[in-house]
Amino acid sequence: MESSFRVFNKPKVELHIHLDASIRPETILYYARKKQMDSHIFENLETLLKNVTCTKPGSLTEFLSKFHYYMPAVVGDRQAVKRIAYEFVESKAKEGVVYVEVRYNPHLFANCKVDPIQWGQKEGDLTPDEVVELVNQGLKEGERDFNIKVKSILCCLRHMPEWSPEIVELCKKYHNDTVVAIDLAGDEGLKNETFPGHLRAYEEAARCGIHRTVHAGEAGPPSVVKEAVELLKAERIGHGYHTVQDPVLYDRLLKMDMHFEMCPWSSYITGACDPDFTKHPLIQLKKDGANYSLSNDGPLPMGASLETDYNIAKTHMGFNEEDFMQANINAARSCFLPYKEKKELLDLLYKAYGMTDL
Ligand code: FR3
Ligand code: ZN
Repeated sequence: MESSFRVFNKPKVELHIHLDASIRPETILYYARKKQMDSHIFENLETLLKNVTCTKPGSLTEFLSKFHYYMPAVVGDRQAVKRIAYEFVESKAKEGVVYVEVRYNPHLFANCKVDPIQWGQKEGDLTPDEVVELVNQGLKEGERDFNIKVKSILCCLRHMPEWSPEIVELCKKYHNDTVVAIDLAGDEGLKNETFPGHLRAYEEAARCGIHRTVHAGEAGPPSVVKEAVELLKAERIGHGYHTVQDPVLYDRLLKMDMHFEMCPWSSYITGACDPDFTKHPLIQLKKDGANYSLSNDGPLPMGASLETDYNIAKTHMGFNEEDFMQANINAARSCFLPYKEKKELLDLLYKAYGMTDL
């Protein structure tokens, strides 16, 4: 497929992107109108984008307020959930992504069997289980129509340990029916009484061969990364920027070949890192030959696409074509596909990158 990507117009692999942060604004408007929501923000694309997109570093509260604006338009609507997943795949294919692992928390799209019901919704009849089924349908139809490979990751949320037992059960029920892993997202600053619920879910995931990634060291300190690796048995770290502040831990993770899912633009918008990209920890990871990849995290609230992340890496972090190829090979070798499919993906990249003679 012809890709619109300019900075690195070769096949790409993306491991860290949230479905609920990748909804097309047109789709939000469509369902807001269908639900007859009369907020002024749904008047047109311009007012919607002005309200749901961050333009400069802000607080977590501000970031979450974006979800509060647009999620009510789509929650509980079966057609919307499936369409969001399908359109996500189409968008990724257009960017030249050949394999993507997309993550989300199913409870955030449900309005039944979810306590408390999110985004101020009334009770309906869409359960988290059916959300996963609908996302799977949308992803699989997208895979077929747009010639790209897609898997999914189900997110636990740090402030909702009560949901984590069901998340891991859904991972088991839909294992390899697009779902390949469990994730933990949300506020890393939360006190530890929420932790045991997530720990049990991760132990069950490990026991059942469900892969594990954890958002850690994004806004939080290196100790959260340590906990993710040692207790949650994380195989990959989401963001992990602050790992470098603990040289002993960082060195250990380098030696373990731990994978870091890096999202440069996101780290700017969330204020996780210094706004000066030339001071970004990704530069040190590249210098140290760490196992990292490049992802977007969520184009809607972040107000930028994967191409922005690649542009930042090129313009401010000294990335050349070879560095981009290496980042994508890292992503492929650290992805959660079964061995044979991983090998096929790696072969596809080697071929596209002209590395077949090596
Ligand atoms: C997280 N989400 C979507 N995008 C992100 C991101 O960090 N880019 C979802 C999961 O897919 C969770 C959103 C969310 C809901 C409730 C509380 C939260 C929260 C607290 C995200 C912190 C962060
Ligand atoms: Zn994330």
